[in-house]
Amino acid sequence: MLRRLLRIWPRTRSRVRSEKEKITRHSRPACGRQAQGKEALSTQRIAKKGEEIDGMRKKVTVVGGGFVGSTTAQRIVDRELADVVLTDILDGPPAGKALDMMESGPITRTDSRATGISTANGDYSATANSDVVVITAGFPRKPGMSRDDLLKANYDVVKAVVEQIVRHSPNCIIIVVTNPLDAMAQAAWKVSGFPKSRVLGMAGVLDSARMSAFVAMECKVSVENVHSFVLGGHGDDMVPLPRYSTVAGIPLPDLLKKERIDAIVERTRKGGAEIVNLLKTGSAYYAPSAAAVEMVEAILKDKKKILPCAVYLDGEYGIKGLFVGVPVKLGAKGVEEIIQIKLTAEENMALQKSAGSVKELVSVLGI
Ligand code: 2OP
Repeated sequence: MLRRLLRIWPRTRSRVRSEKEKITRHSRPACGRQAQGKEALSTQRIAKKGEEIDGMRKKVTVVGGGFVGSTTAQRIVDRELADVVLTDILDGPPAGKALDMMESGPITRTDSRATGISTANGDYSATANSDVVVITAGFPRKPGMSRDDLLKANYDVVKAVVEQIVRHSPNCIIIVVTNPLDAMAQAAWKVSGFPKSRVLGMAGVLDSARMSAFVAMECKVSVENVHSFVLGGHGDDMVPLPRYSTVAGIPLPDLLKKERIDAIVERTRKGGAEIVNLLKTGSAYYAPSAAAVEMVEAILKDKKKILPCAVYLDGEYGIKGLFVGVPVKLGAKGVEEIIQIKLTAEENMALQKSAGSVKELVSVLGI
């Protein structure tokens, strides 16, 4: 039976593939050569060569194989959202992590493929025709270091990466996770030459998730009952909005005393530093990767999901020419709408102050 199956499989598979190719949005490297006898079944080749990604599944490249990048890749693979190419400048670790993910597939029941490549030689061809590219590459924050200290070093990294991504995936949507987040998103947009709908930064989802976690702890309720809203830049002056944050639809100011809300707001603002200080080396990665993947999913599934993301503002909220976190509708086209909510004078002042901090960084970079 098995022998018979192996005999007819190459023929059947190539017929199915040619049908798929007719309706696949992007052309991907073909895998016909592998459809030969034993070689066709070698998962090791698949993981090593980065040439097997094919067919109907979406493709996501995750740039940077550190904790944030590899956890992002793992979440995408585990949820079978797309095939993933994980890149790093190191040679070996991205391939090893990708193969490890592939080997967990039979247990987690995912057919998403993971490929890991080193881009030390500048070769990004394995990332070609990605639907979404998540950029996590960059230097991490160390204890006592602000996100802004990372500015120049990470700008060089993001610039080099984006130049390659644009060459190989001219139609992709770029999600920037590298810090300082808003300035790096602006850098990626500028370097890419992409329309503003196809470049965005991650952090509003992360900051809102942190706030929701703290609210759920405080109120002793399920996180599923909590919805939080954090706008502004991903810095210490981010703007958590208690008025728009709810527990089972009830706004926070109707539920908690002001000092409890203030404590939650403060802890949210310092959420990244709290983890950095506890970890001693490196920064958070579970929540950042979960946040990035929520955005990837909204795009790949065209969910039209409203999420706070760093996007280019062109006059919205009175801010012009700057990436700042605001609620947007995320779908297959990327940022499909910027949602403008009413802010009090105080909330607006906080948003303008936060935007001012982003502007300072952007000015230092001269972009
Ligand atoms: C964080 O807030 C590292 O910015 C990241 O955890």
